Amino acid sequence: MRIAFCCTDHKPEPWLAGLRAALPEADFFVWTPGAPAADHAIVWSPPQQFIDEQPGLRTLFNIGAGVDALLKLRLPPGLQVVRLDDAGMAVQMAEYVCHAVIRHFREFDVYEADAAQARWSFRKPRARAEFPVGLLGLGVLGSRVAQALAQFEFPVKGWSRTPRAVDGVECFHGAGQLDAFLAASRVLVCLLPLTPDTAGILNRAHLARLQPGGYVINVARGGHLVEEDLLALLDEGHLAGATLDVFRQEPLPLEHPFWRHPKVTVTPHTSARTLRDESIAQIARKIGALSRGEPIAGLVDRGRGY
Ligand code: NDP
Ligand code: OXD
Repeated sequence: MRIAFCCTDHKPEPWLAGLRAALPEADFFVWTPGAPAADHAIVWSPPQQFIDEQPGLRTLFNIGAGVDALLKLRLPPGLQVVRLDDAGMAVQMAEYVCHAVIRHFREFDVYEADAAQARWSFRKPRARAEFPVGLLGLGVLGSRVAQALAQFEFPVKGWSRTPRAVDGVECFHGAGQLDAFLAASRVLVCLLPLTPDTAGILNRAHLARLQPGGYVINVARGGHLVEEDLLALLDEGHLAGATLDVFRQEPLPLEHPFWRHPKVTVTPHTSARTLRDESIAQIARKIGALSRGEPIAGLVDRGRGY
């Protein structure tokens, strides 16, 4: 079995060492133009040339959860796409989102500013019941984040495409229940895949439905957010702030207003990083399962876009 490695922005050597140790029977190689045919490939942002030169590929293993960039390529119809399914990302996402929600709710940003001025002053405690958190997306990451937030006793709402049941979460689904979900939320967390149905979902019409003093946390993709709509709602005072990890253009350009906006916290697409060892172990398990003809989790439905 030949397996190509074609991952932009990743040093191949440590990946290949781990993959060879996990699957000694396979022949792993770093793809270069003109390389011989492979059965499977491990990819991140591969060029179209890679796909075009490898018509016999059976599976693309994406070393991330989101496949929006991969699905923009011209892929042969029978090629199966497999995304990372947690692999250590869910707990990181839970940490990031809980941190952002709690920092806002407990006003730790204000305390940080006070401390910088050596000022000892208290804020009035706020009622948790007045900070319902709505999660757009109740998949592998969204449901883990929902459970973590529920542990802190925030009221948690969730929205998915199909009906879901998550302990401690009031669940909504489908376009018909989106407005009710938004009206029930004050903090909004986006954990949707970027698809034609979800692009631009964080727009003025939807964000304006959040409860007054709304707060936006986008940890999914920059294409979900209409940036100028967020800025307008922050400046009009309907929204209290935002924590943003993903952007339409990454790295976020130096001159972008988000960098200096007093109500916006920016992080560099780091909320849940791909962990090499966990990812290698998961991909090796899945390659083993496929060769035994067993089903695997994380198969992407290319028609649906995630
Ligand atoms: P999943 O595929 O497991 O979950 C996706 C969720 O979104 C599901 O609940 C799904 O509904 C819901 N959904 C999809 N389309 C719609 C729609 N049209 N309407 C309503 N709900 C919809 O994905 P993950 O949880 O693993 O990852 C989510 C995203 O997080 C990734 O696609 C990626 O873009 C982003 N991500 C960002 C990272 C970062 O570092 N910032 C790191 C990792 C991922 P249903 O349950 O009905 O299928
Ligand atoms: C992912 C990401 O999709 O890192 O895994 O954004």
